[in-house]
Amino acid sequence: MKIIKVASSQGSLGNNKGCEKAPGSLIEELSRCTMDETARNPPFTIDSVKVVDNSFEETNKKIYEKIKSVNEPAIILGGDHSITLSAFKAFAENNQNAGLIVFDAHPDCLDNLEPSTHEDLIRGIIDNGICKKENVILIGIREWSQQEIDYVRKENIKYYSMKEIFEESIQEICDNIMSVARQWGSLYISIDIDAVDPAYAPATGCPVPGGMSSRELFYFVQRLRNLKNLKMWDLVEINPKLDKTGATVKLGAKLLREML
Ligand SMILES: [Mn+2]
Repeated sequence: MKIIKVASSQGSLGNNKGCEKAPGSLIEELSRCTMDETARNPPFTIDSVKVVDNSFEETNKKIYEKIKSVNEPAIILGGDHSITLSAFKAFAENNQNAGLIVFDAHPDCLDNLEPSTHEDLIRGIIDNGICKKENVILIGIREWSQQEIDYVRKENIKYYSMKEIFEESIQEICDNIMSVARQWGSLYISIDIDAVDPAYAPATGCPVPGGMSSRELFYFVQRLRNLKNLKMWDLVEINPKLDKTGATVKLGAKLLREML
């Protein structure tokens, strides 16, 4: 496994300044957490994308070029969520019939900006034909604008709201997600830490109450990692600058351990 650091908050519209520190903090914390819950300790290498100061566009190009050159399983550490667009674009060009599973409190489907930022990257991915809309599943949604509800409904994007996850069986929901994702040629999983409740992950730019517990996210990660077509992950929006107790970076490092 390759870990690729993308130390950029350039696509966060100023809402999550400090999340560029996450890759460094997560790697540091990872060294204190030597094996996962099932006592696995797989080898990994560390690489990074060169972030171009004051140029969101150039940074996006660097992300795209780096991922385009990767031909082994990888975990990308953000950074803000906008990095997923450039990374997934390269991934989808390298892998046929790519699909995307996203953990996020928000659908990130606003229609306001070009290039796409952390508010509209999912819409950017779908509207630009980077991913077939049937190959996208959003998990943990609990805050959206009218514009986003209209879009998700009109385009028939598959999603599991936090309310559904609470009211139905998480096992069954995960079974359903896996039976769909298994059909795709290759799978990319994007984890925005704000999918998790702020009680567990307060240090992020757009926290929303009523999210999943750390344990619930571990459950999803530990099951989804068994999918044979899973080739790439990202973990985004953790902000060490806001992490007064260190709990969010600790959670991120433990998640990273499980993703390896
Ligand atoms: Mn997001």
